[in-house]
Amino acid sequence: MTLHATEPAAATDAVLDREETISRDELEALQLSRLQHTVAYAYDRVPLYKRKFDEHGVHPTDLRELADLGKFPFTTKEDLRLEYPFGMFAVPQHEVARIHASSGTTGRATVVGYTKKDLADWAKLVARSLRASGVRPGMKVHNAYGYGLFTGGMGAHAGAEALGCTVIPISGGQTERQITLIQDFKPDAILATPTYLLTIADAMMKQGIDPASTSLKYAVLGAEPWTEEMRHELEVTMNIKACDIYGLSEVMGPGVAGEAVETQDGSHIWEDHFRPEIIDAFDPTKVLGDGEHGELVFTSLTKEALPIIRYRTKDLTRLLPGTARPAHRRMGRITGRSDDMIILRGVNLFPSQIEEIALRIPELSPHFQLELTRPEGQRMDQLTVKIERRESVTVEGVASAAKVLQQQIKIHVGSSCTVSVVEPGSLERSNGKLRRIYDMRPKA
Ligand code: DLL
Repeated sequence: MTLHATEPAAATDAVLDREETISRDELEALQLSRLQHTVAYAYDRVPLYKRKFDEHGVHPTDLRELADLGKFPFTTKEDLRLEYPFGMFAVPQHEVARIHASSGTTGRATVVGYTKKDLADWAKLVARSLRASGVRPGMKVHNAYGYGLFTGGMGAHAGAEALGCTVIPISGGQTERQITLIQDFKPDAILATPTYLLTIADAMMKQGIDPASTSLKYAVLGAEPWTEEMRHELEVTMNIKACDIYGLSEVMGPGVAGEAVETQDGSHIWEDHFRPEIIDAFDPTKVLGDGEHGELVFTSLTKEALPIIRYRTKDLTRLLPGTARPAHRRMGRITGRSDDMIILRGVNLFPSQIEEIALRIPELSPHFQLELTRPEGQRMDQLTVKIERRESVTVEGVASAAKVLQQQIKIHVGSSCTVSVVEPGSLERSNGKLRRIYDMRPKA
């Protein structure tokens, strides 16, 4: 195996999993048999599912075709919290090979478990995602997703190993050290959240290192919403190809979906393991068609330790036809999470909309945060966009850029806001998933 920097491999040279190349008909037949098994397995083994199916008046034998899935009840984060810690597990504890959990910052942690087979499937799907995004066996992979209970670090690690890469398990944080190791170890690919990669690029520039001059050629980015504008920013600044990877702990972790480098048109959902649906977030009885925007819902098809039926992700997106992997549908970019939506004087707004608009204004940097306040004595909420100027911009340039941003937000989002352009380096930098919204309104 060569430890020299590898030339980027052509996107078509990879050997794909058989399931990546099967026809849609074959895939749907596989989904149906796996789905029938999963609902029966969950009903028999997890009391919560038995209770919910019974209350809902459905039985696993009611699932005769894929569309019948819509008859089954949803599972929510709240269900996992109520069953804390191990109530959702479908296997005895000694068969659980690993546990991960959400941080629990917004409530009780949600705990997920994996059998040995689940871990092998997970690694296979992350490997598939990385390969789709341009990573090849023998490449050095710098893994800056956080290790620990968060699924990002260990999930990405196992996938890169399964693909046959040399993994550098640096985890998140310690940015100076990350930069030293990137320079010394010369990795081909980096795995990180988009905002953390931005932090690394920014810190390189501060040290006088041109981020475009490193050995990195590929980045596989996820765990938080990001836009095409951010992709462009990172690709140009770092001279890399940046692809998306999507996932969530309750469904598996990273690798539920991955993007192909040759098309860069959204992540393909690995539908041999997960059946996606889009529902109307406000009227969940409505299952929407492909192309329609709504909330993403997943049912696992192969999981043993934690089968998950119709899990409401709160992620807002739409399903699109497969391209690079024709049988597997793609998901559009996640515009946001339904619980991250700012409702400002009746107008719905997501941080990604601000990112999209701000990054089209050359004087402004991608470093911004949104502050929500309700000034004393007023009933109206106020939004302030704090955004750093680019280093090269003059004071006059900043004033007009602020005005443009304010106008564009008014035109495209419909909200009036205040824009405050701040000094480069003055806003908090990401170490992983970046917090964009600071809600300072008095609690009701
Ligand atoms: O963030 C898993 C992951 C790790 C995915 C590393 C990709 C890379 P959770 O901590 O459970 O798991 O958070 C899941 O993060 O419901 C989305 O809201 C968001 N998210 C994950 N990937 C993307 C993405 C991991 N590519 C939640 N684009 C999900 C937008 C994403 N949002």
